[in-house]
Amino acid sequence: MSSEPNVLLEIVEPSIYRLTINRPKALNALNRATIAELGAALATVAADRYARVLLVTGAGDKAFVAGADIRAMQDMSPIEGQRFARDTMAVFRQLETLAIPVIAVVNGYALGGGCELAMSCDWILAGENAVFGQPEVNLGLTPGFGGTQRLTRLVGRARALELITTGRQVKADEALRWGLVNHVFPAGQLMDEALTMARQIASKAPIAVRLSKEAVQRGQDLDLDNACQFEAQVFGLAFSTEDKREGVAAFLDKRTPTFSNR
Ligand code: CO8
Repeated sequence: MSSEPNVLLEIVEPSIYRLTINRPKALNALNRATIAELGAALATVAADRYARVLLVTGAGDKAFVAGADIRAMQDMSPIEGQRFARDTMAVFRQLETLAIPVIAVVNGYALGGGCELAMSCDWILAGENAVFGQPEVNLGLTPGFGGTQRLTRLVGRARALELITTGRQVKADEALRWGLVNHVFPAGQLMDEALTMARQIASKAPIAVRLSKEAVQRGQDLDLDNACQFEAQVFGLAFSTEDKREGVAAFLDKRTPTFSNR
C-alpha cells in the first residue's frame, strides 16, 4: 500500500488551486479511495472564499486519468458497481457545480472515467499528447460516471455514440475539431498555459465570474425564456456589488480596477 495521497491539492498562486490525481503507476486510475479524497479536496476548495480557479490534472507525463481502476472493479458485485458509479457521479457533480471555474488540464490519456472527469470540468485544455475515449465496451461495460450524458451534450449524439460503441480513441487535434477541448498546447507548455488562463480569470471581478458560471450552468437546463430571466436576475444582482462600482469607476477613470470580492 502506498502512503502517498491519491489526490494532491495545492494553492499554486494566491487564489489558484491545482488538484492532481496522483497514482502515476496506475496511470492515475480512479479507485474508491481516490474518489473519496477527490470529494474531500473539493470540499476544501468550496469552503475557501478566496479561491478563484481550480485546475484539475494527472500526475506524470503519460496520463490525465486512464479510467476507473479496472483491477478494483474485478470482483465488484452489481450492487457495489452501481454504488461506485453513483458515489463517483456525486463527486463529479460536486466538481461541476463548484462556484468557481474548473479547468481540466489533460496531459495524456483521458479514458473512460478519466474522460468523464475531464468533461465534468468547465472546459478542457489538452496537451498534444492527450487521448480521449470511452473504451468501456472493450471490458463488457458501459460508461458509468456520466459519459453517456456529458459526452453527448458536448459533441452531439452521433459522435458520442460512435466513440462509446466503437471504443475508438481520439487524439487532441480531433477532440479540438469536435469541440471537446477548447485549446491544444505542446505538452511541455500545457501547465504554463493553464496557469496563464487561470491568472486571467483570477484578475476579474470574482462575484461576476461566479455569477456568470451559475447563469451558464443553470440556464443549460432551462428553456430559453426562463434561462434569460435567470440571467436578468443575476445581472441585477451584480449591480449590488462593490466590485461593479469599482469596475465601472476604474473604466471611466482609465485605471486598472482593484476588486475586493464584495
Ligand atoms: N485501471 C487500473 N490500472 C490501470 C488502468 C486502469 N484503468 N490503466 C492503466 N493501468 C495500469 C496498468 O495495469 C499498468 O499497471 P502495471 O504496470 O502494474 O501492469 C500501468 O497502469 C501502466 O499501463 P500500461 O502498461 O497498460 O501502459 P500502456 O502505455 O501500455 O497503455 C493505456 C496505456 C492504453 C492507457 C492502457 O493502460 C489502457 O488501455 N488502460 C485502460 C484504459 C481503460 O480501459 N479505461 C477505462 C476503464 S473503465 C471505466 O473507466 C469505466 C467508468 C465507469 C465505471 C463504473 C463503476 C463500476
